[in-house]
Order: sequence, then C-alpha cells, then structure tokens
Amino acid sequence: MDIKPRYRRSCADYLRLYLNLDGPEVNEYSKHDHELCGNITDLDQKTYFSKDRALIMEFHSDKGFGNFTGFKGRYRFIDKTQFKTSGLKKDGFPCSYDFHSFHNNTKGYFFSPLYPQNYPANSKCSYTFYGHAIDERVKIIFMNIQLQQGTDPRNCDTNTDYIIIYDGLDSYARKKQVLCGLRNNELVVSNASNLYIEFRSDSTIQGKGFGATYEFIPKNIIPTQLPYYVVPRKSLLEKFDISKEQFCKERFCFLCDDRVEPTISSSRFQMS
Ligand SMILES: [Ca+2]
Repeated sequence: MDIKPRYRRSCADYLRLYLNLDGPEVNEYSKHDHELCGNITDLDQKTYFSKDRALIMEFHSDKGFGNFTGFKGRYRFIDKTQFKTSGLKKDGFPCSYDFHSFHNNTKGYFFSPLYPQNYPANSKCSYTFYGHAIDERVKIIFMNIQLQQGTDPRNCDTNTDYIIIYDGLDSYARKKQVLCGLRNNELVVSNASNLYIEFRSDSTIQGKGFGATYEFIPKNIIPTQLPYYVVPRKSLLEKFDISKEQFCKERFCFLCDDRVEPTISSSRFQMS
C-alpha cells in the first residue's frame, strides 16, 4: 500500500474498510471500521476479517497530484462456522462458556469473541472446564494468541489485555498462569479436574485475540505438545486461520506435522 499519507490526522486519499455489514451494501450513513492511508510499513494491522459474508472497501483519491502507487491486497473466503466455540454459552453473559466432559465428547475448540476479527474493547469473558472429578485433567493448547502488547513482552503485568488461568472453577482458585502479547503453541494442563480461564481487554487498541483447543484427558497421562521446532499440520493451522510464518515467528520451525511421511534422497536420485 502506498497512498498519500495522513495530513493533520486526516487522510485526503484513503482506503476505507466496512467489516461489520449486515449485507453487501453501504450508503452515506454507513460507518466504516478502518480508514487506511500512507505506506504499508505504517500500518499496525495488515489483515482484516468481515463479521459476515460481506466486506466492502472504498477507495477515494482527491484532486491533488501525487506520486503514489495505490494498493494491492489478497482476499480469501473462509468458513465462519469453524470459529465457533464448542462449549455451552452462559445465559446473560456475552462471551462466557461452560465445557463439560461427556463420554462421547471430550474435546473441542474455544475462541476470543469475534475471532478472527479483533475482540471488542472492554471484554470480560470466562471459560470454565468441568472434567470428571476422580480421573480427568484438562489439557489446553493456545494455538494462537495475538493481544495488544505491553511495554515489556516478557512481563504480562505491563499488558492491559491478557488471559488468566486458574486451577479450579473460579477466580478464587489458585492462579496458574497469565498469558499476553503474541504467543502460540502454549500448553496448559490442570492439576485437578477443573480449569477456569478469564480473558480481559481494556478500552483501547484491540488485537485478533486467541484460538485454542481443549481436551479432557485421563489423569495418569502426562500430556505433551508438539516440540517447538514442529509446525502443526496444515488443517490445524487453517482451523485457527494462522499462517505457518505467523506460527513460526519466534521459533525455528523446520519439521512439519503434515502426517505425510517425509522423504530424503541423494541429489539426482530418480524417483520411481
Ligand atoms: Ca486493549
């Protein structure tokens, strides 16, 4: 993108994005969600998602001259049902869910609100996991976390958007872990049969949020995650709408868990 830059906080030339439409049309009363101008390197966010089936972009240039090339982008239609949280939504709460272990249903997915769109400002969501008291644990893998980053990426106390995990059924239980910023492939395992997770955001700057898997597992199994150098199989990356490059950003991924036997050969070997 190379569009005339912002002058006194407003864009003379711009690309507007309408992401939260009920249908494929806009009029003079429609409110855009983003107004982009300047160079691509100035953008905090480069990927956008619509709420439903329609997304409209409006490109405008004024009468002034300038030597700017405009914009170019990629688009893709994705199945929104794949981002549905598997649990039971709690009545009266916008983004709180209960997950119960049933003999034929012991695993699923959960997401931050609106994922993969940015989560709303001032979110307060909870995810409560109820395993069988005697013989189960809860295993969570946060595949993708993209929250507003604080001043110190290693210290979640500097973050205003975060995920807190408690080893129990509510926030009075022992605090187990806090996750924030940009992370992926984070494994969390409960000590006992329950787990309580809270997600919070403040009033400014939002991110894509998080997508995670959960599974109720037998207590005697020590769960493992994929080693840090392995990329999860393609179908799982697609499930969370995360690219291999994004997943491997802070890792040195060199093996693929694509469930296909890898081959190795000497140079010029003729495959039969
Ligand atoms: Ca925020």
